[in-house]
Amino acid sequence: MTHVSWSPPDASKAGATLETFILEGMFKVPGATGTFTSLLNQISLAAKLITGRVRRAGLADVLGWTGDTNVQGESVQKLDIIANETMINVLRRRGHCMGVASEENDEAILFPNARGGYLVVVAPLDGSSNIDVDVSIGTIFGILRCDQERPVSAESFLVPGSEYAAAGYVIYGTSTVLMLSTGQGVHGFTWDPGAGEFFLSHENIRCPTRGNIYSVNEGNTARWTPGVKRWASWVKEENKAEGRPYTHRYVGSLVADAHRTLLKGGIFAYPADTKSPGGKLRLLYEANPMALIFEAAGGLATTGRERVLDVVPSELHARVPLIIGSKHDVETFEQFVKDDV
Ligand code: AHM
Repeated sequence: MTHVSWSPPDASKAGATLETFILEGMFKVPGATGTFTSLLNQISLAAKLITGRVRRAGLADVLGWTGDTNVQGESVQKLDIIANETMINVLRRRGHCMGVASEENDEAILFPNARGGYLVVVAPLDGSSNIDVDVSIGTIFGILRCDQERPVSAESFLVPGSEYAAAGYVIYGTSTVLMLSTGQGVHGFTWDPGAGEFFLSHENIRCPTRGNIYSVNEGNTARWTPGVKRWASWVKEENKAEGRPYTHRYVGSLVADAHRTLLKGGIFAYPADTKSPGGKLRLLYEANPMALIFEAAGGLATTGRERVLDVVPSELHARVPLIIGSKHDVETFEQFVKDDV
């Protein structure tokens, strides 16, 4: 007879919903007004609404292209639009969020009557090319503080990621998981469709110091700089003592590739190349939130030349090379590319 080792779940976690967790965090901050807590709750509400649509997508005639292209020149999927409108409409309520910079909108969306002192940057539906084939997609967001007494403009969003108050992402994968950091620590919450709540499932995540998985679009090899090419050959070399070759995994949804890298360690890289000399991924709402999460979990995030969180954005939709992962693996990448021009 097989002996099954099972113990009942930790009862102290009962009731640890995302909302409770956020509220408990607020009680620890003397003088907290509840605005930030309420804003985080609105974001989690948007995540609940979007996950509902994603889970029913094939049934509700929302798969496929709209026929339009977005500000990035990419074809827009119907779910892109639904996720974007959901996020904006939810953030518009309560008056805490004074403006949103979204991947799907050319200009920042400003809420002139709001006085909450916060801005949100968001990629409402990351990994669009995977929607129709039922592969994991996600939502990425960051929260910035702003002066509640002064009018908000597009320039208000152009601050380095090190100034973000919080960041997170939602992965619509085998489960829907919301990962959140307010700077200290990273926590994950898994969606329970029966209860209609996110429950704490990954407490204080630490990204392993090194891993054995590398994640990069190998189809771009011919476009890479010499340093990136040398690194990609190095990870594939046989060297048992150094744990090589690494295993290759690439989903093509940043949330999915980053989530795996955060939990299992290793490296995700979307470096600059001849097609995208400034990098492909967007600084404000893709790179910065991921960089904040990885650093808060003990990992690193670099452009290859500098810390992602130190980059000052030139515009709302600025792009940047993004390399995130285990500390050791990201430092090794930096060594390979340091002489690239
Ligand atoms: P999207 O904004 O169209 O969803 O593009 C962003 C995605 C990321 O999720 C992913 O990491 C990357 O683009 C994949 O790009 P590629 O297909 O060039 O490998």
